Amino acid sequence: MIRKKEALSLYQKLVLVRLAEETIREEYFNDEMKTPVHLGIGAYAISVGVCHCLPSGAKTFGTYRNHALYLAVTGDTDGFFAELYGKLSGPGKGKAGSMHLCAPARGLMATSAVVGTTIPVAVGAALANAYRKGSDIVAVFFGDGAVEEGVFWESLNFASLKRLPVLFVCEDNNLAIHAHASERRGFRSIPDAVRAFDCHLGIGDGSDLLSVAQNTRAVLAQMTRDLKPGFLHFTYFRFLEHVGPREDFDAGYREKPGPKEMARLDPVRRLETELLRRGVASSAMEAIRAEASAKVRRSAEEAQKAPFAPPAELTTDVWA
Ligand SMILES: Cc1ncc(C[n+]2csc(CCOP(=O)(O)OP(=O)(O)O)c2C)c(N)n1
Ligand SMILES: [Mg+2]
Repeated sequence: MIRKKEALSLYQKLVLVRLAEETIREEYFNDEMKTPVHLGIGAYAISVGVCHCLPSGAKTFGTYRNHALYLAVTGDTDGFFAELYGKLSGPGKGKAGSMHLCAPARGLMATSAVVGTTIPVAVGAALANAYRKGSDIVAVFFGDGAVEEGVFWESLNFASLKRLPVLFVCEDNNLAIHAHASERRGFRSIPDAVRAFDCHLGIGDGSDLLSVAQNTRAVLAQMTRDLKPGFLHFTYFRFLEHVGPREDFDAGYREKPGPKEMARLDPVRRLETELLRRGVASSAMEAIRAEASAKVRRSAEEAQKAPFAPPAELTTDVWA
């Protein structure tokens, strides 16, 4: 059971991500952010909930839909906006952009635009931990589309065979760009397929932050008792287009759910409803939102004014 105080701290983290992404939506067409943005409205509860439960020292890896992961790990809105505006003070000196945010000093080792690519790297990091007889774990976040990559199965197989301390986190929106799972998969469901592997499986509703955290804790505890990989499968609804700041319910590949269903699928509204039910005053939530909003605004404004990298930076940090 997650108590009120902890639930409020989770709300704080969730709202920070939402407000950061709402700011991107407001600013994007000013065309100063020269980076594609894969927004995660609908998905935040997964990164926020899982990262909240990870032990310190954990390493994380992710995908291009990584804003919530970066902010959940670091809380660093200054670096976040600096990177999105392509500025020197960003974690990738403005060269990484939205899709390759990372913060190695905080354990967020890599995120990538190439579907599935960070999965084997995360398993390699877990193998290194096991080799050094360390107790740190590695968590890797990926979409349901990555499960159709061969490397996903090789990584899950190897991690299960070697009992590696790695937590696979599948963020399942049932979509790869515009393609539904039923058009892509020759197997019945991701949890059914994963059950065939020797790992601890947790399944849940990724729109419900408190249950994401509870599920994560349960699987982490199983991994501690009986060392094997963990696999968390969370479903969620992608509110916006695959890439970019708009809704795309007019694109013809899916229907917009009704208002009641939209409220259920929105992790922020869902948590607000739960907090109200538990007797949290709406003014307390309002205060959290106001503080997060001021932080996000300040970071975005500073990033707009910040300098770009000098031309000499073009050839640094480049490996290929
Ligand atoms: C190896 C590779 N193949 C194809 C693509 C093109 N691509 C970009 S996003 C995407 C869909 C991935 O869907 P999913 O993993 O479910 O992530 P989501 O966008 O739903 O978060 C594809 C196929 C790519 N980036 N990398
Ligand atoms: Mg998907």
